[in-house]
Amino acid sequence: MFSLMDGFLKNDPISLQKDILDHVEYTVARSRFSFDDFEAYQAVSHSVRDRLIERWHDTHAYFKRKDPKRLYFFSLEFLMGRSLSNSVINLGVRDQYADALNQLGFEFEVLAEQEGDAAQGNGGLARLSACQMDSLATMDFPAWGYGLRYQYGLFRQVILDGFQHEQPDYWLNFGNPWEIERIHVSYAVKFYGTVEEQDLNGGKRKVWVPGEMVEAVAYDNPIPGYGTRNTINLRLWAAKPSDLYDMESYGTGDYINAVINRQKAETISSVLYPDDRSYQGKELRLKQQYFFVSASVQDIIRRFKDSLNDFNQFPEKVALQLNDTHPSLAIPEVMRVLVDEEFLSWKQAWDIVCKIFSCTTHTVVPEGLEKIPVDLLGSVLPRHLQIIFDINFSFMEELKKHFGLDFNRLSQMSIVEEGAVKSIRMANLSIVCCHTVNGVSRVHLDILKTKVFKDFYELWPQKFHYKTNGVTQRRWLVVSNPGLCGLISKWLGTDAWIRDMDLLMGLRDHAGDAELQQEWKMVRRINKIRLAEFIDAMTGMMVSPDAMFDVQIKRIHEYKRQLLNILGIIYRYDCIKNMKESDRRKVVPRVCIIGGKAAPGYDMAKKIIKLCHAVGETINNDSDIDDLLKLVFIPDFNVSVAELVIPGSDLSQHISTAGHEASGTGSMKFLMNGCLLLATADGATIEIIEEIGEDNMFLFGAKVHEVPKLREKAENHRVALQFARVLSQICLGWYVMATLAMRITSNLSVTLLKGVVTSIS
Ligand code: DL6
Repeated sequence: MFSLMDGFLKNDPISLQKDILDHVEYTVARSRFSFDDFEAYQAVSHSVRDRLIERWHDTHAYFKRKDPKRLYFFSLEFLMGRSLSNSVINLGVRDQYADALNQLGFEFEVLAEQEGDAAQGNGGLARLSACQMDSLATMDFPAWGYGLRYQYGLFRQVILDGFQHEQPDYWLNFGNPWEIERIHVSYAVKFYGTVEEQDLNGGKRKVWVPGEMVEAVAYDNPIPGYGTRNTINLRLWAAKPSDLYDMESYGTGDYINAVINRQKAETISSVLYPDDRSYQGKELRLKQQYFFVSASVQDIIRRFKDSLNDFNQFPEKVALQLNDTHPSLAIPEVMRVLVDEEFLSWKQAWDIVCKIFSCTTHTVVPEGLEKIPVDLLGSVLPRHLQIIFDINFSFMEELKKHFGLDFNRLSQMSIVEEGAVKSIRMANLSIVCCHTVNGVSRVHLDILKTKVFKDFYELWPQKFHYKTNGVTQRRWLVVSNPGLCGLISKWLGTDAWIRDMDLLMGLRDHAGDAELQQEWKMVRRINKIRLAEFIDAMTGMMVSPDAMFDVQIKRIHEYKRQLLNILGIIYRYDCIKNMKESDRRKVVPRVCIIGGKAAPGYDMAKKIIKLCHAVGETINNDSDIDDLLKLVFIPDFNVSVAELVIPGSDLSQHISTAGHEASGTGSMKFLMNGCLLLATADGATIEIIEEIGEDNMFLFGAKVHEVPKLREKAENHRVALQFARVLSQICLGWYVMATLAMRITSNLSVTLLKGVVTSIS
């Protein structure tokens, strides 16, 4: 933990009030005698931002002096959510702000609710990036995050007649006090054009003559650590028209078209792709990837050259972590800059590249791996395609030495995939060039080693590692569950666990204490009441906090099996309907809560949302069932909704088909809030089970090694009968019914059915 000099700004209530009122008057431009909650939020945020900037400057000065090896984290997605509460907690000024605001007649919580979510990402991968930034700052790393500043974040989900509709999320409408535009930090990014050969010192050099140039402008987002003054930078790039390009058109008189064309440059950073699994072959997506990678690499090289000029020292100063394959164009880009612009030899540049890059993969299925058609890549980035071909040529030569002329193996491992559409396999490129390939849980690494990247593992076993994902307790406990946070600190006699999670073990000594249990129940009850009020506000449905809240919130995917959960709910409904009154009295009332977005082009996922609403409509309006069972779909699931739902949950479901969830981080968030898990032994949950013991959770369904056998197994009549009964309850349009029935009765029917039956019995 390092501490820098004290800040210039003071945090006593009078100083805070003065700063807030100054911002009301001079930043928000409202009268300090009359402003509303939103204006107060804006002023408070700017005053918090001032404090962040102070630490952030000090951090930069400190690391500039020390000049350590810096860690650069490249990710196309960061799901940051809201910043105000998290920032004041990490800065250690939460109570001071609450007091200051109280005296001005405002409530901190009410103002925090004014903030919109920064939803610059899809799902698990993107939220993991955000948690990692918090941890890197807290653990005093000299780290930088790099990504894209999308104008439109992940779509807003609106439900009409049970169907998902997508609406654009223009999240910058009301300004974003958490970013700082750096108009002086900008780089030209090239696209298209041709590669020419020019003479250089008696030899030849390649020169890329671009066909288009776009300016990347930096927007900096200070990320404060907790319990330290270390405040790192998340630098996101926005696309702006370049002054260097297209000056010609002005001369030719086609002024209007020239302006329109220049404006098109901005589309590169305009919209986040709303699919968390496939992005194959889209030109805009490719341009987004290269745009952020090129600007970031230029920025890193500029920083390196500020202090050193010998590229042999580059690997001592730079570590570059690629978050999945989305930023893997950074590899040929670094090669290009070193060889074409810094005039290093190919060998020198290659040695550097092999030392600085590492990557994390977040997927388990080979079909999910990114490929870019060669024609597309050659047109948008002609020089990079040449470099990738050259890397592949050397790699193939190395392979031949190792495995001989095993053409099958060579073609599978090649970076270039031959076939109807010749493509570049971005995962292969990453593995060939990175010194470390990281899996996100132990079982994920096993799957990578034995299936997805089997050949590569045989060649380079030393490259493959795993670091099981984690989530930050600052966001998922301290911010989202202040009641439980206070309770834990009280019983542990310290709040040091906010930096060191292992200290939570100390709670074991008090687990049997009736007083603690009572306090714990009270905290849960308050969180459940808050959640019930939220459900009422979002859906108009009143649910009782006395019922068990049984929750499944995550992206909607077939492998995550929300469908199985819904079938289980139908079965439970049917059982209750057929119960005698005496048995009904023994049923624990249950509110089933489902939430999540489906990718706009993912038809089956959208049908699952519709099914959920249709089933809910039947169950919730059945007076015979009353409060024994309810089904709620929470619309527009995002980070701040999760912060509200998780602390109020009793049971949470993580029932992916085993072997499909690379890690899963939702279960960790629920668990640290004291919620029970109903979960498959999949991803990181396997390690969680080892840690907490099977007795402390509801282990569900088949294991990873059992799934393939189950897929092969034939009919099971008993299960099939119960399954048919469940399906017969679904009274939807025939088309939904038919598609679902076809899907369910195909490969996994027996597994699904057993799951439904087991989960209920
Ligand atoms: O590693 C973070 C997160 C894992 O916890 C999930 O299991 C995994 O599904 C998710 N992957 C993605 C998108 N995949 N890709 N590429 O969000 O990553």
